[in-house]
Amino acid sequence: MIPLTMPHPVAPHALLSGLFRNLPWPLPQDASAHGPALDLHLFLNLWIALGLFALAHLLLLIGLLRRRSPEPSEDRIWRIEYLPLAALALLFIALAVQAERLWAATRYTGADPAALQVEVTGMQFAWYFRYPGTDATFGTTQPQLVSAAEGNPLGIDPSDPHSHDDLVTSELVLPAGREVDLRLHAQDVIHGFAIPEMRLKQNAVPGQTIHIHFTPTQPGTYAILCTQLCGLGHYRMNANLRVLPPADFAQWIAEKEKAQP
Ligand SMILES: [Cu+2]
Repeated sequence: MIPLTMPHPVAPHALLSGLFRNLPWPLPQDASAHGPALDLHLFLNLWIALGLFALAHLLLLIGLLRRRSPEPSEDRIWRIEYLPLAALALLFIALAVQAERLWAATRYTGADPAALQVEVTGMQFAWYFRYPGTDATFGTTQPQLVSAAEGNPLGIDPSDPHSHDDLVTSELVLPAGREVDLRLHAQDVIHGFAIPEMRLKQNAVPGQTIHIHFTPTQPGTYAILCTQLCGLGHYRMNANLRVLPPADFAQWIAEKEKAQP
């Protein structure tokens, strides 16, 4: 007897995404949970623009070659002008709404409360990353305490008990498969925090704390870039993101905490 099994339902989104992924495409590797939906949206926009470009030129050619009717009826104007215009407007509104939703998914909708908290600070010309430590609370910082020469590039206030277990690193290390909530700061001018493989790009602005959250999925080492021309050393303002399997990450952070003075 043949067992009756229902085929697993495939979402149209996943199907399209798989289809496009097999096409030659010069985007970097996609290593975050939200990346495939962004890539798919980019593909849809490009293919729709390409299709409309071809269609518009075809219609222009037909218009040039066909004899014009003397008095187009109201009905005909609706059919060839107003209805296609309304359809186009609906299409672009739908694309814009979807783009807004994708943008909001990493920014305006808050991160999961269990997300790993990491503070990212951009300054001429380096990135620093701070983990809150076992108390899960960042210590306060004071601008007058900022001194890279004295080993305190972020100006962490040692009199705040929350600051004692804060861990400051020059590379961003994250566990794969866990959401991370980044809070971006800039100490001097605007810097652009970007990790192409994580499909992340967000300005860090002096005086503001900007949250962006995402889930890295593939262990590996990825380049963190600055995408704002922030001064003469802008070209060398980069760092590494290392995504580790969760057990390796736990070991890494435990070793770092132990090595704290
Ligand atoms: Cu910069």
